[in-house]
Amino acid sequence: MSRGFMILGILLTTVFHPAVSHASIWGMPFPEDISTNGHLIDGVIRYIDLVLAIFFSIVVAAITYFIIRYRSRPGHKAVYETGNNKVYVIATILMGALVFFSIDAVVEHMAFRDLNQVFWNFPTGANVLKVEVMPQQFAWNIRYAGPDGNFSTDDDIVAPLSQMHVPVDTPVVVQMSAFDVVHAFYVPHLRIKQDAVPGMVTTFWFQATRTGQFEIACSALCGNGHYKMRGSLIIDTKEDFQKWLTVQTQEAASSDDVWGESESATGGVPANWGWIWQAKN
Ligand SMILES: [Cu+2]
Repeated sequence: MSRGFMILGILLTTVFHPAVSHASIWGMPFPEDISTNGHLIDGVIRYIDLVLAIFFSIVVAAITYFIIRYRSRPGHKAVYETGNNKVYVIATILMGALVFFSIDAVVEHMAFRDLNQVFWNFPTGANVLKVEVMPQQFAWNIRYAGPDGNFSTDDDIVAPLSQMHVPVDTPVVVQMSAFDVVHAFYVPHLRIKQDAVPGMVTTFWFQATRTGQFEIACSALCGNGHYKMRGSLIIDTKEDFQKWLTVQTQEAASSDDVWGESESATGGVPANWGWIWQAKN
């Protein structure tokens, strides 16, 4: 009978855990990774899942064993155990150290390695696309430098509200500052999440590996309309992106304040928002 419980406990823990440790949480798969760097984030998550699954299985198996081994039964008398002799103290310290070094220390090492080598290592060069983003309640303003390559000049290109176009297989560096309150730019498919803060420029970069349309979500609770603060990330082929940019340039040049500098359309964000690109390093 007790062996039956043991086997059941072990089965439950072993059947339960592969679901946690393979690229999914409780059977819900991660969104498709469409970036060159997303696998690094997934690697950290998978490592945490795997180690926790192993430790959790051990704890559940141990509890199951002790419950059965020391159950109440005729001829078996309980003893009072204070648990403060040397063996218990050493065992507790060892277990704490095991958890600390196998989870905290490793995750810290992985995270800083990836940040230094990749996420904080901003690409430079002529092929890099620079984009400025100014989120507001409850939309995304997206700005490109235009033909002169400089921001905060007359030929800047402002995309239609909440539409971000980028070319595939191209490094994209984004600088971001919030218009009103704290927002956060979140594209699960890119494994990118970055806060946008009023009065401060925050930066991130990514490179998309395939074309398509993906959701930009605001991941900082920013007001009543937070839930509907969605944007579209449209990843075009390089040719399609250039075509789109050309169309935007022509529209920007020919628009000449048809709608009153679009103040009403963007809810208070002036048409000439933007800042001089801030050099990194
Ligand atoms: Cu928001």
